[in-house]
Amino acid sequence: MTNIDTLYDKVVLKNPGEKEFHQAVKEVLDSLKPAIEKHPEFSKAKVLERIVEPERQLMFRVPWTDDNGEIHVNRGFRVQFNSAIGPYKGGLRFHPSVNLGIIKFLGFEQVFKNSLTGLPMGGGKGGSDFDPKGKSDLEVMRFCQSFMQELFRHIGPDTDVPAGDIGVGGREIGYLYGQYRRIRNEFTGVLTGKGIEWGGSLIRPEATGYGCTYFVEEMLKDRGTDFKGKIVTVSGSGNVSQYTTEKVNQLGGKVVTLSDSAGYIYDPDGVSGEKFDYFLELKQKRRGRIKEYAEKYNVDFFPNKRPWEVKCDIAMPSATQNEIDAKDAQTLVDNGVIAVGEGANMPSTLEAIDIFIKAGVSFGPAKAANAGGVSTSGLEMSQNSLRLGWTREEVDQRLHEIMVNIYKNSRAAAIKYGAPGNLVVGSNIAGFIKVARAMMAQGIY
Ligand code: NDP
Ligand code: 2IT
Repeated sequence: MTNIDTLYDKVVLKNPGEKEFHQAVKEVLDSLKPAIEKHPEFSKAKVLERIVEPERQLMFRVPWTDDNGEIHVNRGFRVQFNSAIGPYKGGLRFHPSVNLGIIKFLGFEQVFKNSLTGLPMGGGKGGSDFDPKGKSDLEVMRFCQSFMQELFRHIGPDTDVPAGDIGVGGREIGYLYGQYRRIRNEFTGVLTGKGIEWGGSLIRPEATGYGCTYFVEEMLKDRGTDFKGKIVTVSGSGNVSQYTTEKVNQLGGKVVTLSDSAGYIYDPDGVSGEKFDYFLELKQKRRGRIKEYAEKYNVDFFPNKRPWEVKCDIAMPSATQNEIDAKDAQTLVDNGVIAVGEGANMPSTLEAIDIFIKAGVSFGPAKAANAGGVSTSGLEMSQNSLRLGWTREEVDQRLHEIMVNIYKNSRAAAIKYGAPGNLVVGSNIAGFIKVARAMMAQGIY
């Protein structure tokens, strides 16, 4: 039988310095133990040994010129992790912290997440250490064009379909798509998150935040409660945080914090109504900083701090990886948190997850809770293939159904494999089994 601990040690040795990748692999491997015991055929076929090795890893030079004509060189990445159940699918992240280990952790997570959605999508991820912050639209455009000048040869609507992630939103997808179309002379569904006039899907911008909120709603239902009157702390102030806030408001909860890398705002009356509209305008149109919200509405801003010290019923981390450590988790538990829904990818450290699970908090792990974004990307791909566009209500209903199914399947797998209530175990096993079976059916490669 595959020895999980030995395999993990090998992954660490073979991928030196890639600490986020090691962390993501450890979480998955540890929770797969009961599935490996029950299915000796997976060990025999060395499925785990194969699944931790990306099918392909691409790194490339991305030169571009700024508005003063100065030349800059960034590094581009695309890790095509697993295509056993569909074309590689996953976002692109533009952030100065991006390196191979971060893209590999995200690509690895995406394999299981995409499997959980029930849609035919393999896993991949890409990006660059380019920082869009403070750049002009034309600088971002020139960067995106240069990035696509290399990426185009590795992707395609049936091969690999990138989308957004941190630092990549509608503007960047537009520039990337324009360049792909120009090079290939093809109008196809090669990227998702496109504008609604040129092949995008309604609800895709909202999908990750809405989906995460639907997932938390299911966890709350199982506790016999709902969002009404609940105090919710949200971190981040980007795409996921914005639409998490909107949906929580719609369901009767109160979002009292938002953040960015400079600190967090605390609005005890809730980010709703006119204040929510201002927040969207600030972030989506003016690309401003969240501190401006505190200045405008005369609420507190806590520089260089994270919102987890604020007493809440529900926490929805929606900024970045490892933004909740063991100390933060303990503070949340001591303050009576009942549910955590991970909008970001891997926002809780392994120690933090342990604290939540042991304390009986309903914990919605990222690959299940934030799968609404990629699910709706899958729905965008379907609409592109059909050359049709569905209504807002139709897409939202499908998204809702997918999130309920992910919840139910993860909960059922947790029970079946002896860890009732543990959605980390449940979602990892449910996501894994489908990919493992597909890999075995398709032979050894
Ligand atoms: P955005 O770029 O729209 O927003 C990112 C937000 O997180 C910003 O407020 C940013 O602050 C903050 N942030 C980013 N990096 C850091 C950091 N190192 N420390 C502190 N704050 C940080 O990205 P998204 O909202 O799209 O993504 C947020 C998270 O959700 C990511 O983990 C992403 O992988 C995940 N996700 C996104 C999906 C999507 O569809 N977009 C789908 C599933 C998951 P600042 O402006 O200061 O950098
Ligand atoms: O982490 C994620 O699931 C995303 N950034 C969305 C990926 C996608 O292909 O829509």
